Amino acid sequence: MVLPNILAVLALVCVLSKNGVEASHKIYPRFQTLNVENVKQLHRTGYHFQPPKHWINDPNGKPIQQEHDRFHGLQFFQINPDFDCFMCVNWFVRAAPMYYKGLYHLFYQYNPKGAVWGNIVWAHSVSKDLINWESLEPAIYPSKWFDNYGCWSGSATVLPNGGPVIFYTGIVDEHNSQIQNYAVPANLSDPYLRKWVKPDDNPIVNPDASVNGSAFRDPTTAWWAEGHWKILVGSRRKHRGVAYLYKSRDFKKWVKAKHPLHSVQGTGMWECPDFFPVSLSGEKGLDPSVMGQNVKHVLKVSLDMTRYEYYTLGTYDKKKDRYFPDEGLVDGWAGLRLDYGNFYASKTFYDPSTNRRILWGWANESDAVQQDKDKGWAGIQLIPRKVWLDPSGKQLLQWPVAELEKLRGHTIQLSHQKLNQGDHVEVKVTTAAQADVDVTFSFPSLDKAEPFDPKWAKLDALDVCAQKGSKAPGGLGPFGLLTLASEKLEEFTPVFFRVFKAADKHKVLLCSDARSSSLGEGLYKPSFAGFVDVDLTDKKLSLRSLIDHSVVESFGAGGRIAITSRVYPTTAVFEKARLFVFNNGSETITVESLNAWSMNKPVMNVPVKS
Ligand code: DQQ
Repeated sequence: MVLPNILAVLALVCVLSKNGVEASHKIYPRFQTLNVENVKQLHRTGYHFQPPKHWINDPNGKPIQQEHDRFHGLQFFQINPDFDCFMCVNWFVRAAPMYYKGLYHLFYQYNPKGAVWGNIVWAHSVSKDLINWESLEPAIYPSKWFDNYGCWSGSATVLPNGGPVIFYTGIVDEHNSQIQNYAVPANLSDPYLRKWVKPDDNPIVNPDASVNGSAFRDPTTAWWAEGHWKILVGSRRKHRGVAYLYKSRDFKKWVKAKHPLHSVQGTGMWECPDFFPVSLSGEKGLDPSVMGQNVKHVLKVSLDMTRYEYYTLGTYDKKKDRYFPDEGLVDGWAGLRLDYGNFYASKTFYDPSTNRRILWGWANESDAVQQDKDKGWAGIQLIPRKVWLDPSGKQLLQWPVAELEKLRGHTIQLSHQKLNQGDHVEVKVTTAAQADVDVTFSFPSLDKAEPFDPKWAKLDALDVCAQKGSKAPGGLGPFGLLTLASEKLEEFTPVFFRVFKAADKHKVLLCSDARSSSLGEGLYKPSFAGFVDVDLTDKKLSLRSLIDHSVVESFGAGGRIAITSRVYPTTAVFEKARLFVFNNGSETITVESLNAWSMNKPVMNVPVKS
């Protein structure tokens, strides 16, 4: 964990030198209100969510479910006596007006005036399928004393009386002093929820004297337990990351609990906490208020100091309002990650129309801020992912939502393709810059796996990837995909496996290495990587990569690991981009099966007709 440690120290110095006032995002005052005239199309994504121009960050709120599906929900809880959820039943019985004609609502942090962070509002788009998006006017923007300096991140909760309520962080002065507010729809009969009202009895939560008021933000979705609604607010006490817990009987008067739900020394500010139950069996998602024996809880935090996230699985003691991570899990920098690449401020929600829990994450740019200003846009939302608990109970699994497959067009297939050391074989998909690739590799044995250097145990996987890379010959691997590649491989983003033999077991590294992604200058090109806990008995490894002009979002070993890279090729663009499978290891690899689809463009940013 060399990198996070260095980053942690640098970030702490930075925070302390600002007298503890935290801004969370870098501030470029001269670019903040430069309205963009010409948006550059190069590197804009084809099927990932982006507004037409300017800066975006955190996905906020949560989608609203489809009308007919409340009955599925009710049935689910009634036939599942293992789940203890008194309010859930009431919730669904009294749910009638809270479903908005089958629309998912995405709220996200947005600068309406420029391509860098600033002037933050809650922008708002709606979708019937999580893939095609229509746009609306911003739902929440600074307009009252309690949010005049900014409307930062938060969440939505759907109440038993049928109304969604948004909790968000209001910034009240130029020192970034933070309080928690609420907003409600002006007209519950409008399925688009166009207008939101911020009642005058705001804020709902003020930091008391024991709380650091400039590090106190991002309220979670509420859950119901032991006669109270509960939410978390992210914070820090000196260097300790904290998730404060607030309780309410009526959703209006909120009181701080005696103890935080959880806190960890040395992790710094916890942004965008997310706390949710997962079922111990199967892939179905759960409403936030579901508890009981067949449930485990997940606590995810976004670490401002490293700009990475980590999560633990554990037990929620609803009486004591404490969360205990499972033994053996790392509760800190080196913990499990939802994504080992460019992925931050993520948020999950329960979608009862399909009984899934869905995860949204934001990927920022990896180019220079001047380049963002010139191209007129910055930031994308990643493809929503279904998340559920691995049968081992030791990690989460993730997969892009099935609706994405509607965009698949022309397909190229490979099967039983042998790859000897040094081979790279082109996959002639029509649009290699905008594609979905799903491949399974196999190998005859594990014998040629290289030894795992014990010194690497102390390193971040990213550093191991930087040492070994995709070009250096290996034993079992490196093998995988060369995405966004130019014809002669002057530019390419390899996504690949390397298998090592450690003292007691094999270790599988998945890398998404941006170092060779571009001949351009001023870019951040990290060798993102993670180790995958996967059973190699069947001698197969699978990889799915969503390639979209300047993003490569990859899922290894059936969703046991995800890594996102942002890259900016100069020649491997549009129709000049190519896709290859490759192997630089001495063990022969077989492409058992490969499907590569050209991806069509969804509807994006079409204004909802009034
Ligand atoms: N972004 C928001 C904050 C949050 C941060 C401000 C995370 O509320 O902590 O735009 O990216």
